[in-house]
Amino acid sequence: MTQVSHVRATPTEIEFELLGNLARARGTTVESASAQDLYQALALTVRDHLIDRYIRTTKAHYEANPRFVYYLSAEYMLGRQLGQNLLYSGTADVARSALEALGVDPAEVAALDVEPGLGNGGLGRLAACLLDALATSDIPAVGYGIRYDFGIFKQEFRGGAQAERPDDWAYYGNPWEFRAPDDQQHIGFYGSTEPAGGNRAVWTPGETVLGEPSHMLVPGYGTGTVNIIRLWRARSAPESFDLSQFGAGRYGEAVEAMVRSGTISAVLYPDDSTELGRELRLKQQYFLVACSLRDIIRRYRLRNDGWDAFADKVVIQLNDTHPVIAIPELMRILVDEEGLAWEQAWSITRRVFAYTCHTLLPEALETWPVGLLRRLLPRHLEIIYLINHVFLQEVAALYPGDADRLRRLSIIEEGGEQRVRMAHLAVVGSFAVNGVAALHSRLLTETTLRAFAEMMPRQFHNVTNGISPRRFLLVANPGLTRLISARLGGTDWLRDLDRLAELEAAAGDPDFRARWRAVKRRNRQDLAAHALSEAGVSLDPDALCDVMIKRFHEYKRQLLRVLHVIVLYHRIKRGDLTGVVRRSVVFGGKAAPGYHAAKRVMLLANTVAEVVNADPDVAPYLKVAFLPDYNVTRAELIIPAADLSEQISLAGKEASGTSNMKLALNGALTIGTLDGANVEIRDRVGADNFFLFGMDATEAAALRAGPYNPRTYYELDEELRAAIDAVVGGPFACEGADLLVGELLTRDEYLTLADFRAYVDCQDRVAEAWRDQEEWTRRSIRNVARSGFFSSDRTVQDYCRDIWRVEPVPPGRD
Ligand code: B1H
Repeated sequence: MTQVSHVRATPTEIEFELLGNLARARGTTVESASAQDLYQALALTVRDHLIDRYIRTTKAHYEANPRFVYYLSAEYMLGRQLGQNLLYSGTADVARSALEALGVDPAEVAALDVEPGLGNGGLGRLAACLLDALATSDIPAVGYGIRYDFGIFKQEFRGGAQAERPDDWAYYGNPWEFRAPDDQQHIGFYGSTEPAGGNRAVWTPGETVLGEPSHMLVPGYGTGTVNIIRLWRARSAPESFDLSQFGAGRYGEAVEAMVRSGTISAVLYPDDSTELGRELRLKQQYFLVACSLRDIIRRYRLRNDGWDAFADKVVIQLNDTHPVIAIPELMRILVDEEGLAWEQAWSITRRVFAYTCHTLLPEALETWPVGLLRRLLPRHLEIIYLINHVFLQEVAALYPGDADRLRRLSIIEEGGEQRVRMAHLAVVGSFAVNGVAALHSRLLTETTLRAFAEMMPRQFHNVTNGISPRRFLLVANPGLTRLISARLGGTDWLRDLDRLAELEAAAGDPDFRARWRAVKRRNRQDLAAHALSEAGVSLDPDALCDVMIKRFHEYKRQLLRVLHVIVLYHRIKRGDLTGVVRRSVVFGGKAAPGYHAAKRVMLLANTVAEVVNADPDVAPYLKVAFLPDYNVTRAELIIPAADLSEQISLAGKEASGTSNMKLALNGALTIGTLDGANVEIRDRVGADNFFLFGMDATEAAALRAGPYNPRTYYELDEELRAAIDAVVGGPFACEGADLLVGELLTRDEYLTLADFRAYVDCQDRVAEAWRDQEEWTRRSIRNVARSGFFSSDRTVQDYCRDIWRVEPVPPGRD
């Protein structure tokens, strides 16, 4: 380690600050510091460099008293903070030099930065990309969420099957967050209500929990704005510790209520397959919403009085149905606590909320049993009934005698046990509803929410998702970012992604193409190193890097990908090299712990990987790497290396997809169906630069509606038959394979067999195209040049213009 005397001789500002933080925050010196000490001190130093901007942002917001966007989401996949904050604060280079001067390996320190995995997948990462874009666009905004003690589980493979380990992400402390116990909130659950005249009631909760917030900084890129995300953690109220029980030696009983309170924010989406699990999940949702609404009102009151301006100063975006209980909660606050008339409260509420729907799958549309709500949130159930009553009167007036329509629109689902349809509550209580890609928004109005769209067509919007070019290019792919910046002259394009169009001409420049290929190859080398250490697979850095990264779900059809790998395996084994080029097939993704069908596909993918990778005849052409524990950090490694992006869901099922955008922006060509945002990607990059196959949503729905016999495809297609046979009794046999194949041949819910031939033939076209590297590179560059639309900055602009009607408040630069 370098002598401290040397450090004193050349104290750069950062070195000085770092040593100061090491001393004051960690109580140590550079000679005795652990790597963790150094990491924490570095993180604090970098955070300090964003704080002035945050203070200035807060001041500017206070002065302007603007309309704020409040984003409510049960999930955020923020990704690692250190790399991002170094780049956004402009301290990356000095920090590196400072560490090196201190004799510290920057990579070793950076490796200790932990990703807060406070989400499941695309929906959570979208929330993070939108916050990034909001700050970058100088929009006054706060994200609200839950500070789960345990984030998304860590995935391991045991014998090829997924095993889940808890993710104690903040064990060493999270240096990026500021605790604010003084802003804590008291949240009630259970208990009873009593009428208090008119529509008012008094709710006496049976249990109270404290919500303690902490915030993390959300810096904009290339601007002075630093917004925040506020995350709530559940704590027990002091009175829930039972001293008398403790005194009597009954320690377990003494802390029982305390422990129960804490479980509310203990885990991201606990298993909801049991009654208890479901209750906890609804508790989480209400906890998030109740804490956040109180905080929003507190903030509003800093600069405003009364309720007249509330709906002008506040817009609350509901990220899917998880926070929708906010609608009756605001009504409860306004009517019961603030004494507003029902109509006035409803008018405010309906001007405050907007709802984003992220799915078309009926099983993903949340409903809560009325009995559970009555017990947990008795007053909210009464309010929901009243909202529904008034709403159905409107419906009856508009459509006299149409009982079927009343049933379809009702917030309450009848038949058996009554349930509350959260999506219906969301639409009724919001001024705007949006889907997340053009096709999805259209299908929403034609299917899932059709009756609502007929009744209130102007309330429905489309806002196509986007991704942060900072996270997925600047942070993840420095090589490509440098190359693009050199061509475009500086890094301004990272705030104005349409400027990527200027790369169009570069596709015709052989020198540029060679450098483009060199960057991709470098990235494949980095990925290969990771695949070797994490999955024990050695990948050829010159092979086509063929990537499928997303949650495991049957509709996404990872199984189709696996069947094609088996086809390639069979062809190579028999010496038929049709459609064969050197390929690295990369998988990443987790399955919900209780989703057995998805886990069967995962086990099959790992089994195929094992057999393929061990076969010396096949190894020169084909490798399969299932990289464990896919998360944002792994995405940052895989995406820059990818050449081919697998977006092969059954058309009409994937609301949008966002890995499709991340991969296209990193120069991968897409093989995909006309589903979700694939449609818009293809429209923009051009049909020549996109490998399209399979049924569209209309054809798929028609095939589903009629008699469908998947076995016919098996019988008529020899390659398909060989692939499936190899799974049942052949080399790829594994546990559950019989179930999997049984389902495939009899039901095939997601029409995998119907799209099989089109997919395999399309993959042959991919291989053919890959053989011409110059042409492939041209297409890769064009994909990037034409994908500027998929920046989350554009998504935020769309929300601002069509839904939020908010204006930027620039705080001025450093
Ligand atoms: C999306 C979810 C989701 N849609 C329930 N819905 C969850 C629903 O744990 N839960 O209860 C978790 C997640 N996630 C995804 O959102 C869509 O499937 C993608 O197509 C879309 O790109 C993404 C962002 O809009």
